[in-house]
Amino acid sequence: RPIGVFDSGMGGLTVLHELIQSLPDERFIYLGDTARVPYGSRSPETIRRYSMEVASYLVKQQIKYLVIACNTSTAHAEALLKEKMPVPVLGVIRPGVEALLAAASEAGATVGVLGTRSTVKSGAYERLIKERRDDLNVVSQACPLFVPLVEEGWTDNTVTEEVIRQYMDGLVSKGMSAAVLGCTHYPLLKKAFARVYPQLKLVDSSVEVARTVATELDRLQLRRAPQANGRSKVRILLTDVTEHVAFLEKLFLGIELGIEEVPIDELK
Ligand code: DGN
Repeated sequence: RPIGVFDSGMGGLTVLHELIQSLPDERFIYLGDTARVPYGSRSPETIRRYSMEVASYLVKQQIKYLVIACNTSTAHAEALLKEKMPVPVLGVIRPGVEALLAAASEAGATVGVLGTRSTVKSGAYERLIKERRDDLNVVSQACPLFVPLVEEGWTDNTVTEEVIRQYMDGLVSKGMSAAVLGCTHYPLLKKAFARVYPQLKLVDSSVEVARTVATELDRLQLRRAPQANGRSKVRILLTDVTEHVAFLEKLFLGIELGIEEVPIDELK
């Protein structure tokens, strides 16, 4: 049975990319709700309803494990999906926090949380960080302009660097030494960040998510036996296929695989 992975759109392909690298024998089915993206500016109730619909569709495809590859959906719907879905569920926030804590080992450090408006407003990252380490000082910043910049392919230019400065200068002047990239799109800005703030440690939760899924599959004895050709089989489903999706697939996943469309009515 495959591992189900979902996101509000195509940014979750950064998580799928890491999963494919770490678990080459597994099968994956990815569902991006491109007809209703972005979730990041919607209300918590709507995000929960959309997430339930997408997760239920994947469960009908006989998945054995579900990864919520979207920070916004994890922030608002992880607890609900864990309760309602008949398969184990992992959101991206907890693994991201683990990696952030490892990067900010010194006591009293100031750590940052960067995400969509909705993720930051939920306080999900702060709560978990504080639960684990109450000596850390947490600062958060919603960075809504990063998503359209990345989707335009402007990952590496001076306009993007200036936007990074506008969002980050305040946090860096408060002494932030490490930050979690709490949105699927932000790992693509790592190079631009490094040019503006060479000392800042950035945590990419997708790497940590892949590591956690591997450990969990072993613990639950759900790992697929090694395959002769050692290559994972991947299906990518989207609720709306436009001309731009091939560009985004290349950008986030690094390769172009076939894309299938699922009419949104099939999710309801
Ligand atoms: N995938 C979303 C997230 O990680 O928060 C970002 C895209 C969006 O909904 N704006």
